[in-house]
Amino acid sequence: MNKQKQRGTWFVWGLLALVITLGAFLGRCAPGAPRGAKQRGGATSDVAVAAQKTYVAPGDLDEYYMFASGGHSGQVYVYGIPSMRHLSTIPVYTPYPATGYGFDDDSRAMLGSLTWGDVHHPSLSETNGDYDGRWLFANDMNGRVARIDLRDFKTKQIFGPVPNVSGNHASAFVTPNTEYSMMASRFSIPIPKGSVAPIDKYATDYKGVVAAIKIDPKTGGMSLGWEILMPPFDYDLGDAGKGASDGWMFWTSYNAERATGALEVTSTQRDRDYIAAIDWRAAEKAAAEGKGDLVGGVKVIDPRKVPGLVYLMPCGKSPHGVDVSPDGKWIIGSGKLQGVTTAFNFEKVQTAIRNQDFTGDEDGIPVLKYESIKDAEVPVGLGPLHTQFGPNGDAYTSLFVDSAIAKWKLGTWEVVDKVPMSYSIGHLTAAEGDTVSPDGNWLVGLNKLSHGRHLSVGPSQPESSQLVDITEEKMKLLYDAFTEPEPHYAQIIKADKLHPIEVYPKEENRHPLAVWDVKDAGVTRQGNKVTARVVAVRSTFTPTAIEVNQGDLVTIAVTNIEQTTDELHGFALLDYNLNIVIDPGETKTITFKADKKGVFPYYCTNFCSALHQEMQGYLIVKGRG
Ligand code: RUQ
Ligand code: CUA
Repeated sequence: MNKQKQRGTWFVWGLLALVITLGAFLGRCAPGAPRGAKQRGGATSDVAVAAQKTYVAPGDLDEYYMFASGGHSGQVYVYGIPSMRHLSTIPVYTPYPATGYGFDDDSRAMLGSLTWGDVHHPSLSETNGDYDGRWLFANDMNGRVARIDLRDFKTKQIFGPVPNVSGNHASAFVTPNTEYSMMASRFSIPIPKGSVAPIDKYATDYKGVVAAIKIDPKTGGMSLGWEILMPPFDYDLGDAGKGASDGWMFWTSYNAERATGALEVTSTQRDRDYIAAIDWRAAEKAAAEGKGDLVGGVKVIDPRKVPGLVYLMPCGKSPHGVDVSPDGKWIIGSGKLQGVTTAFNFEKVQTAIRNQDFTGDEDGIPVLKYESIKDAEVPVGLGPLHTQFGPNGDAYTSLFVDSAIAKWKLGTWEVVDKVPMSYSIGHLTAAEGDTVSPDGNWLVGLNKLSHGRHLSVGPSQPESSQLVDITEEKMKLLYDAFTEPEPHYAQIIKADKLHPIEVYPKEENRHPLAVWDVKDAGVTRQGNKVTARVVAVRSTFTPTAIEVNQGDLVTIAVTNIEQTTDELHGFALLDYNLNIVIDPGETKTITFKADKKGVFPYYCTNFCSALHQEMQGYLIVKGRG
């Protein structure tokens, strides 16, 4: 399955022999074994096979990248599959001193006044419904979407907070040709944002909003497309239609009761909530024709005034995920307390719309008849949350309550296998498992709990991600890995689709303060504005001293003139809370008021050479008079 596997075969067989012997040994002495040496392979298949399948020999590379949400850490984590090794942390919504993110002028401006974010759903850019390896979009609950460029794995834009959207959970799902990144309100509020209405007016005066963020096909740049006014439900997750359902967008919502207070009780009174089906091409057209009212500075389309854009599909109560099958024919969604998941047939949805097969409306939005649009209720097990796909009509649904993954078949609707997860699985992700052509091969369960599966680290425990082999009819649990909070969604992309650069080419550096020759480095002054152009190269900063006056506004621009892979330099300025890292070929600036008098060392933070420790200098802030 994996080319690299052929190499290092010797090593693998040696390791296997060791694992088998160890396995037998532990099997025998498990009852009396110390706490740390628990019996291996509790719920796993044969340990030797598992070890061989997940083993990536020294120097070998993984087959896939996994981009995982870091939840309220505000970051995105990158793992290799199948090794499950953590390769990189991409800072997005939170400062990250390890790369200086949030300290230099540009990234600090991008973060604005918010220094945290809550990332749930990474969304790889697509061409014709397949990952194209260009960008990764990631939502933030604070009404924002970020774009990470996969050419250098760096956050390039944070768009928002978007007006009127409150609690951007159902995001950052892209449409099949990355026309839009979609977002929706989890918490309905009175709009425009900033207006106030009493909570007992919730049912009428609070509103949900869905928003389409337009993406520039060349640059990936985001701008506001249009918004649609929705009833005050809680919009939870979304997925774009593709193939047969291309041009449509689907969003689950809970709290059709329009209740307030303890939603656990008040919002679970009715048997059904809804999946909202939105004809986004029609909405795009309506917006282009100027339909909609200006609310909070944006054009918001009211479906009451522009009919034919939005329909509601009744769904089991309190649904969570909604997932469109690779061919776009089916929309999978269910109540999260149910034992079944429903496969809605998109063609039947269209027929029901044509025949006006409605059972009522919500704020003027037609409600389709459940029986007319469903194909099957698949008995997957308790607590179905999310579904991913494999080739040949395979579907995999995570079961939170059962703490398991169910495998079933699109079309015949039989449940063919189940594998337990440890513990309480939320999302799951299969290799390219939400595209038009899923790979199969690997599946990762993103669990909410990990207790007892790792060396104890005190009360603040990691979450667990479990690798499952899905190459055969029966799923096999292979490996446990542990992650930072909070493992929401992740996506797995074939490694050869990405071609990241490791050095910024000199000729691409157009930074106005870049200097490539130590002769051009130095300090200039205009009034009380001081600019220091600094060159960083192994193992010296030029200049090694920067003199300013107390109260000056100082900009230090550091250019790392290396053109060699992995030759990063840091620039940390003690006592001024400044710390940046400059990649090879990059220029970064820090701007600050030199309000503290004294002598402040700066030094390189990244171990760059044998004389790295010598890479240092002084900022001298002279007192006035
Ligand atoms: S969520 S466990 Cu925030 Cu996507 Cu489903
Ligand atoms: Cu440059 Cu250490």
